[in-house]
This record gives sequence, structure tokens and C-alpha cells, in this order.
Amino acid sequence: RPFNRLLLTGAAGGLGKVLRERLRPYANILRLSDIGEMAPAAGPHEEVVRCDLADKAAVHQLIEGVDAILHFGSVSVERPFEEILGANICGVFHVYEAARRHGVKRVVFASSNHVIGFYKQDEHLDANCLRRPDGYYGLSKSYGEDMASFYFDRYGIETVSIRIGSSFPEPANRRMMSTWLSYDDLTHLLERCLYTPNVGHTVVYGMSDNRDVWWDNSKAAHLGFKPKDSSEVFRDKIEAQPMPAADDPARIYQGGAFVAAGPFGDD
Ligand code: 15L
Repeated sequence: RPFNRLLLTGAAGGLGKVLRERLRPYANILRLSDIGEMAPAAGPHEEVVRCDLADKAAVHQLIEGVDAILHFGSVSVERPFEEILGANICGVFHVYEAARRHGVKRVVFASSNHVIGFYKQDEHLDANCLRRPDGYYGLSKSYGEDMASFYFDRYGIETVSIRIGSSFPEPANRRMMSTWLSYDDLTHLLERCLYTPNVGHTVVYGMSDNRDVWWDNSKAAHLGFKPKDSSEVFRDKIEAQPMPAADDPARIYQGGAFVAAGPFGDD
């Protein structure tokens, strides 16, 4: 195991729960953090730490002694700006600044397709495209990617930013036929993100080997990510769903319904 201690933030979240099991082979000790309660309590070779990413001192403590960070902790849907600010924007700064202070050399950042959500579904993108965030959530992930880029240029801390599509047990709708990332492919991608040398700041799209894709991963070829699953096996089930109306954002934009979320309350 090349890593003694790996940190997974957001360990009680949708993907965090899945990864807690799947990351076990990759480190002697898996340190797990979340703002919420994590059940079950720490097992063998695990450390469980309750931590609010908005709390700088707590994040600095959290990161002491880790060799690499999988940063999955964040508000994960569109919310008012003030809710995104603490965990996602201050949080990503706290993580990188603590990484610098404690000499952590590798971060895997759970970015999102919502950094490019305002592109249409008939547009094809690679990692160098201009970002078109589809809300405050997408903006926070875009900021996280810039943070990763800055900490590499300034301090040599390497990051792979994964623009995760839709990582669920199976695709839930037509859009996800293109954006779906299976848990097995996510796990394989994380392994590549941790083990590939000299990644600098690499941006990769997190999607399975789906038939109709919008994203080109050739600029991240050095990672050696070879997805094995495909949303095709779910096609009949998904196509049995009614087709969304022609003006439904779910049918038009890569970010789907996120592009039309909000405004919230007083925004
Ligand atoms: C995301 O970034 C969200 O965290 C997730 O819940 C899904 O909505 C996903 O994007 C998606 O676009 O399908």
C-alpha cells in the first residue's frame, strides 16, 4: 500500500459512503471526515473525525499526518450562495492551505459536470473548454478547480479534478445515459488519480464508457482511465420513461435541471 494514511472528506455523503468500503485496499489507515454523523463508528484501520470544512482550525487538524486527500466533502446540489460558501468555497481553501502546511502532495478533487452545465447536450467538450457553471454549486466547483491549479503552480501540490457526471447505482433518466459513472469505474478512476505520477493539475470527466457522450478525456490520457461499464444496459428501462418536453432544461443542457434551480427565497 503506497499510502499510509488517506483522508476522505464527505465520508457520510452519497459517494463517501460508497468509497469508505472501496478505498480500504489503498491505505493502511483511512481517515474519514464529515460534518454529519458517520455510521458505523470507526472500524479497524479507520479514523473517524467530525469536521466542518468551514472551520479552518478544524481542517488544519484534520489534515495533519495524511499522505493524500480525496476531497468529496461539499454541499452537493444547488443551494443559496451563503450555504455553498462555507463548505465549498471556504472549505476548499482550508483543505489546500492545510495540505500546503502539512506537506500533502496529492489531492483528488470531486469537481462536477455542473462547472460546464450551461453547455447544450449537442456540444462536445474537452478538459480545456471554457467553463460555464450552471449555479452557485457549479461556481464553487469551478473555484475549487482554480484553487487546485493555483496550489500546483505556486506550491507544487498535485491534483486531479474529476468533473463527475452522475455517479449512482444506475442512471435515473435520459440525461444520465450520457453522464452516468458506475461505482466500479469511479473506484478505478480514483485509483488512477492517486497512483499516476506527475499529474500536475489534470482535469478529467468522470463518466463510464457510455454510448452517447459529450466529453472527451484525451487530455487526461496519462491517467490511464479505462471505464468498463456502460449505461447501455439500462437503455430499455430509461427509454420507457416519458420524453421530457422540448423546452425542459433536462433535455437541453448538460447540467440538466440544475440550470433552472433557484432563485431561493430572498436571492
Ligand atoms: C452533481 O454534481 C450532484 O452532486 C449529484 O447529486 C448529481 O445531481 C450530479 O451532479 C448530476 O449532474 O447528475
